[in-house]
Amino acid sequence: MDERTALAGSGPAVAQAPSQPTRFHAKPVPAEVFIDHGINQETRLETLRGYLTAPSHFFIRNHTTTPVIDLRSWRLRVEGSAVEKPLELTFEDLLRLPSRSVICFVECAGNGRGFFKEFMGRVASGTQWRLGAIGVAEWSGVPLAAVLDLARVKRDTPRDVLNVLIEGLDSVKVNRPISLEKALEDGTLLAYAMNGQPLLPDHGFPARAIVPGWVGINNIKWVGRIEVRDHSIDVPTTTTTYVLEGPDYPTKAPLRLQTLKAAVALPWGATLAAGRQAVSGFAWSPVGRISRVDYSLDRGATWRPATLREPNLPRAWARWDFEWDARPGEHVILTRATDDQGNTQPASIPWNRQGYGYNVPVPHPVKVT
Ligand SMILES: Nc1nc2c(c(=O)[nH]1)N[C@H]1C(S)=C(S)[C@@H](COP(=O)(O)O)O[C@H]1N2
Ligand SMILES: [Mo]
Repeated sequence: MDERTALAGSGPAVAQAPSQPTRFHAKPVPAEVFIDHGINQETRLETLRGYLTAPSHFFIRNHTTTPVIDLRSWRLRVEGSAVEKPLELTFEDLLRLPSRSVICFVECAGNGRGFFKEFMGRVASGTQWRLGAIGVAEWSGVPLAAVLDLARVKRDTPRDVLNVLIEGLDSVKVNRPISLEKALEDGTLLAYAMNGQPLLPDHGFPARAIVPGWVGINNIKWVGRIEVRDHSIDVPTTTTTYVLEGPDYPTKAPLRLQTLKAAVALPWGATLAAGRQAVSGFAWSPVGRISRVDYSLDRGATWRPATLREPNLPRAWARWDFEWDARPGEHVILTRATDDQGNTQPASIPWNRQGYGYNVPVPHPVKVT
């Protein structure tokens, strides 16, 4: 008898669940809008309209199934060795605190990871995203600083080490620490709304962290606990994952900032009709506004500037476009962003094992018929 029959024979019969695809998410994830990576869902950038990304179209990056959280029993605990007055807030308490809105991107640290394999020939581990693991929204909520003030963070707490741990209420309690300096920044929020609506369950209902410019993992969803210590907090998301490692990275440095990128809002391997075509896309920087986007139709031999459209908010994105007199044949479109801090997308970057930060301009394939 194999193990399965042994178990089946030893107790009451257990009905087999009908074979159904597992549901990881609460919102619909139609194939027209998302590239399916199972528990992770990548936005097809060509389906976006306007500046802000609709919650229905926002990419999803989950470590486990989206939890269902009851507002009435939800609590936020703030505690730790650097806190003088530990506290517990209800959702009502949170709503009574000063509110603020910020428009910024949330982008996965691994956005672009698939290109390590595709263009460097060396696979990096993790979801093989192209460039759709990003969205820009208006996030509203309470400045994290206001909550930390209530809990009276000790004055001599170091500011630059990763000592403010934010923890989720998903089953695996995903957590990551940010620095106190970042936690006290104006734009760092405990957000309860996205584009003026309550957060969707998949995006962190009832409250998530918003940490503008930093890698996606810091934007902890379903926040339930914040811990502030007088020294850095080492957890797997700073010691094992979300670190740069590989031959060119002798020390495992925990990631903080996202990288500067541009993307074409067309399917990968798009087909366009010959003639005048408006080509458009997005460009974003973790530290400033976009100052230019250049494009090349000859694999980087010559570059021309695309037109930038407003709004162009720092740590969000700018839309760009150019007109192309498309001739029949196989083409590639390269785009390269520059920000107002003088950063430009590099011609090459070193490989890293977990595939973070890929921001070399990529040849976006387009067929003109
Ligand atoms: N609690 C919790 N927070 C989380 C995650 C998670 O799995 N659990 N994923 C993180 C990662 S890796 C990213 S990129 C963003 C994605 O946010 P989104 O799903 O709203 O797009 O959420 C972050 N916050
Ligand atoms: Mo991520």
